[in-house]
Amino acid sequence: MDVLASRLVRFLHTSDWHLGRHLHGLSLHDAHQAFIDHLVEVARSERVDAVLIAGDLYDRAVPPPDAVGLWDQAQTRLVLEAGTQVVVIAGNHDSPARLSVSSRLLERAGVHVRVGTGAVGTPVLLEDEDARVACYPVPFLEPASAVAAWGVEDRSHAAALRAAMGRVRSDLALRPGYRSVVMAHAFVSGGQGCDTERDISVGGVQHVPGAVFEGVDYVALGHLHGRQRLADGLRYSGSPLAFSFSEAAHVKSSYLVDFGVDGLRGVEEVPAPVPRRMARLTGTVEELLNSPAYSAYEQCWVEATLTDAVRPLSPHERLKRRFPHLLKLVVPSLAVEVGGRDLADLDRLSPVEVALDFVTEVRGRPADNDEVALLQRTFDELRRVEVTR
Ligand SMILES: [Mn+2]
Repeated sequence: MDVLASRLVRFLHTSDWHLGRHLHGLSLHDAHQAFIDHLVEVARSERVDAVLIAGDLYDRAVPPPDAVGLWDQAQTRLVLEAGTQVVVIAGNHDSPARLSVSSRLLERAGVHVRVGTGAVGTPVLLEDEDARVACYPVPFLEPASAVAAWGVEDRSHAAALRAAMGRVRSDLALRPGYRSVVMAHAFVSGGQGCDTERDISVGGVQHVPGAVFEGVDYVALGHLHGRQRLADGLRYSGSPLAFSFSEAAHVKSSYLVDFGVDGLRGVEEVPAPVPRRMARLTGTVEELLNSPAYSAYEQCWVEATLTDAVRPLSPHERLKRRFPHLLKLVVPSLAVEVGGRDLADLDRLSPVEVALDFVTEVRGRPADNDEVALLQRTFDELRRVEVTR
């Protein structure tokens, strides 16, 4: 670290940890743990002044105990081992009341947890010899709460954020010589979503124009899970882990953000540890089981989409032998229709007809006369047993 670098204010921008989340039934606890180990090490070795977490710390309003334990550990180690401050805002998945437990006490330790409208416009100040930065955390706000707290006329996310930014600007105007950072959890127009972000739309209005942040030196955004740069000083760090196969192609990372006396100096990507690569494979069961083309994916988290014309026998068990980390099996032919019939017809079919459709579906040809008779006898027998019981 040279002399120049010691005169910077340095942030690490991350978001959307979703502690407590599962990936197709698999706990991501170990993957989250590895990310936290990595984050503490980066914060320490890069002499980060503050780690900014732009919302969705937890996956659910009521996080499971091991997720609470991970956050307890992360904030403690960031302060005590890495010597950094921590600023976290509530996202749309977080419970403001639960996230902000003991927040006034934590503030003294350098952990700034911001929820609700109350503290909007009050910055966390970071200073070095030359650089002075005012960091304004703007938590996710339901439009209704902005209406109630600030008398905002328009019940939308854009109006709530405009009102919040009005408070930020009023405070910043009183701090000459300060550079500005804003943290927000929102869907900014131009951003690319994927299928793991919970919709935050209210009455169809969910996008917020980037212009609402005009004049801010760096906006640390959360909500979208793919890392993206909307402008040099307007970025989504994205989530540190992939939460579905739709994110298989994402590069997960955090941003190291440097400020000097003259403003934003640079933004550098810091790749996050990859717990296991993800692969989306498509083919027949035989191809997937035998083709050498798939050797490279045997230790990946796998989503397999079958193209067999007829549903093969026990595909899950067989594929697991080659791909022990198979997490998702898609069998398109069975996904939408039952025997070529609309699912809405099911109510009108007799049990025997439903069973015959099933036979056709899994075997690719209809039952013969003997089989039809056997099924009919079986159902008659079952009904007789039911009636006499
Ligand atoms: Mn999220």
